[in-house]
Amino acid sequence: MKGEVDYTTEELLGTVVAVQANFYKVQLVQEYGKMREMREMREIREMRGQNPPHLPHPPHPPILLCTRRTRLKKIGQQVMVGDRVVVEEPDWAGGRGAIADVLPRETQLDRPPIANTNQILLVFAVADPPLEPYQLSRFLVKAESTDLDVILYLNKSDLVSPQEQQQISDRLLAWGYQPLFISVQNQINIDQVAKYLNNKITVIAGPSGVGKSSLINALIPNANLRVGEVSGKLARGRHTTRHVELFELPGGGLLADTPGFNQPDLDCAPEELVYYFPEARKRLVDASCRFSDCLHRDEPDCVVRGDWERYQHYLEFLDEAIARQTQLNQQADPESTLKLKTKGKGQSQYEPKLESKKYRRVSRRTQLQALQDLYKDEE
Ligand SMILES: Nc1nc2c(ncn2[C@@H]2O[C@H](COP(=O)(O)OP(=O)(O)OP(=O)(O)O)[C@@H](O)[C@H]2O)c(=O)[nH]1
Ligand SMILES: [Mg+2]
Ligand SMILES: [Zn+2]
Repeated sequence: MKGEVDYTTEELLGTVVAVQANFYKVQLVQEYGKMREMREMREIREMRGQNPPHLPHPPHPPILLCTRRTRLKKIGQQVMVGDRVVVEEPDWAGGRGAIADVLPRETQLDRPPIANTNQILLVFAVADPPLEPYQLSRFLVKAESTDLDVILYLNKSDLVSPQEQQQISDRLLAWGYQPLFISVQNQINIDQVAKYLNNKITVIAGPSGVGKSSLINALIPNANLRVGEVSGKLARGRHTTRHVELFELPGGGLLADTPGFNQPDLDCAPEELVYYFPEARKRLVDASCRFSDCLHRDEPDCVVRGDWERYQHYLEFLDEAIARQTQLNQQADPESTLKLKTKGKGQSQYEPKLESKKYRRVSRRTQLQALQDLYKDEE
């Protein structure tokens, strides 16, 4: 048998790109070394004297429709979009396989369920729908409250003059951002976008109608996402995008479209809020406020309070955060905790995971919650 592939022990690594009922669409890793987990997996198996995972041979389809092994079901191991998985017993002719193992997650969102996201790409339009600074600010703060990298793209640059672009750019620079102006329609800076997404799992977010699905279609011609018209007098989009699927980028990397919505909920702790404003964060690098628990309102010797454009947003979001905290404290009786736990079906199963060792940082839980809420499809 030497030199021949033993198909009964053949194992492959891949990423779950979609979940449909009890089937998982798994995009197989095509090249050794492309994925850190692939190397780790090989080392572990070599140490145990087991066969290293194989790579599919070139004529094989890169995507297999997989079931989940009974063993995983028994131990309650969920499989979600974005998971890195070990696939056994590939049936190349039928395009089928079975998921035998799930590698540890680096991040996990429950709404929508996506694991291992690296960065969040915020898309806004410069016009149609109009760029609303307050709304942009909310999205930015929400995105900052995750520990994912935040990239800001401004689409539909074809609709405004270079002078207007410069004004927007100057303004956002003062906020601590350098947006990239793009136009899906006129193919402006789409190559740049592709470069930023290489070999990462990226989630696109932004209000409805700004061109998120259009951008994905431009980057991945065979994604074929539905693109909606900006509807009615309000120039709001129609929430065309409904489910989560990761699409493979031609240059490597995966991209998820998410439903657009118009106002994300802010739910961070009042004392954390200031760190989600880069321009305020900067002020706290070189100096500190007199009080370590300063909320930067009217406390004496505060280095944050001052003449910066979004300070008003800060104060407003702070009020919201305080009101929210007060409300949560009032609800903090054992009965309401119980109710929370038995809400929605899958959620209770994910809960222990969020508290496991993988999520070492205390703030991780808050961060994940923040990102999850970012994708809540508010009508
Ligand atoms: N002028 C102009 N229009 C664009 C551009 N990109 C997209 N559009 C149009 O904007 C509209 C909305 O695009 P979508 O891609 O559906 O927007 P979306 O962000 O996915 O919207 P939701 O799925 O509702 O969140 C469509 O009519 C697109 O043709 C662009 O660069 N310039
Ligand atoms: Mg869309
Ligand atoms: Zn202060």
